[in-house]
Amino acid sequence: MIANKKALVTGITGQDGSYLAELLLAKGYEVHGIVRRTSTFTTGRIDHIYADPHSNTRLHLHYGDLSDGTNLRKLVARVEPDEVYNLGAQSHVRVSFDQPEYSADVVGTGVLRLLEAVRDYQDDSGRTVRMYQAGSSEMYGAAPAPQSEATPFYPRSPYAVSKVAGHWFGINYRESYGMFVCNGILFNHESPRRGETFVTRKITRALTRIKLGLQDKLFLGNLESKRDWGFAGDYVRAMWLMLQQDQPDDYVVSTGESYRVSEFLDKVAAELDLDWKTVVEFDPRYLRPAEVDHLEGDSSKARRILGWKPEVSFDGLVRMMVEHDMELAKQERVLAEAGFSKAGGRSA
Ligand code: NDP
Ligand code: GDR
Repeated sequence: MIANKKALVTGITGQDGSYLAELLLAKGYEVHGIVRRTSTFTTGRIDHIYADPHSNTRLHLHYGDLSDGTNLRKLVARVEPDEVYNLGAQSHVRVSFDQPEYSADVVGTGVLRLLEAVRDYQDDSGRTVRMYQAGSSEMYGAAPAPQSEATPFYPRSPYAVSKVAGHWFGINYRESYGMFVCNGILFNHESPRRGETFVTRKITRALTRIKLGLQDKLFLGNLESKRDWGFAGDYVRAMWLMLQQDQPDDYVVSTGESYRVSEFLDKVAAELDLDWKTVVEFDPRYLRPAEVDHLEGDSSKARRILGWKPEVSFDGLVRMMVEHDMELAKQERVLAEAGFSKAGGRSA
C-alpha cells in the first residue's frame, strides 16, 4: 500500500481509466477523476468502485473537460495531486476524420492545457507532480513494423497527428521546465470494458449476439490491417510503473505479436463454433481515408527498465471478451423473450 498519495485521472470513465482507478485504489491512493457533464450517466465502468460521495471514499469525481483550461487549472490546484494521468481523449481514429478540429483540440491542445495547469501549480506550491501522457501506437502509422521508441512517427489520422503533438508537448515541458512527464506509447489494448465501436469489442458483441439469434449480420470495414492487441488491465500497470521511476522517460508498451482483423474474427468464431464468413458483410463507411496497415510493438525497453510484461495472452484476451459478451447476450435474450427488445445502436 502506498498511503497518502493522490492521483488525478482524466478519462476515468473510459476503459483504461476504470482499470487504472482500480489499480490505484488497491495501492492505497486517493483517486480524483475528471468526468464530462453529459445528459446521461457515463460512469458505468466505475460504478462498482464509486461509493456514495457523502460516505468516506477514496474515489472522488469532478466535472471538467480537456477543452477547458481554467477548469483544469482549478482542479489541479484544488486536488494537489502527486500524480496526474492524462487518459482523456476523443479516442476513435475513424471519428477523428469526421471531427478533426475537435479531436485536435482535446487530444493535442488538451495536453498542453493540462501541462500548463500542472506547471503553474508546481510553481505556486513548490511541489513536484508526475504526469503520464497517454500516447499511442497510432503515432507510428505508416512506419514499418516492428516499432520501438527509436522509430520515427508517421501519423495517418487527425487523432494520430494530435497524439504526436501531445507527445512532443510532454517532451518539450520536460526539457524546458524540468517537469516529470512520461509518454506511454501504448499499442492497442482491449478488454470486456472496451468501447463497443472499436473492432475487437464490436466483433465479440456481434458474434455472441448472432450465436444467440439476437442479430443476423455484422458490418465491418478493412479486415486486412494488423494490430498488436493486449489486455488493458496489463497496460495500466505499465502507466503506473513509469511514474515510479527515478527519471521520466518514454516507453513502448505492447505484446510483440500482431494479428489481422480477420484472424481476430477466426479466433472469436472458433470459440463460438460459428462460420463468420456467412454473417460478416463489408461496409465502406468503416474504412478510414488513410489506413494504418501494421502495428507491432517492440517493448523491450519497458520490459528491461520497468520490469513490465503482459500477463494475458492473445487467446486469453479473446476468451475473456467472448465469455463476458456471451453473458451480456444471454441477459439480452432473457429480456427479448420477455418482450423487451433492445434497439440497435450506432457504430463507427
Ligand atoms: P476511451 O475512449 O474508452 O475513454 C476516453 C475517456 O476520455 C473517457 O473517459 C471520455 O469520457 C474521456 N473524454 C473524452 N473527451 C474528453 C474531453 N473533451 N475532456 C475530458 N475527457 C474526455 O479510451 P481508452 O480508455 O481506450 O484510452 C485511454 C487513453 O489512451 C486515450 O487517450 C486513448 O487515446 C489512449 N490510447 C488508447 C489505446 C487503446 O488501445 N485503448 C492505445 C493507445 C492510446 P466519456 O466517458 O464522457 O466519453
Ligand atoms: P484503432 O482501433 O484504429 O487501431 O485505434 P479500431 O479497433 O477502431 O480499429 C482497428 C482496425 O480495425 C479496422 N476495422 C474496423 N474498426 C472499427 N472501429 N470498426 C469497424 O467496423 C472496422 N472494420 C475494420 C480498422 O480499419 C483498423 O485497421 C485504437 C484506439 O483505441 C486508439 O485510441 C488507440 O490509440 C489505438 O487503438 C492504438
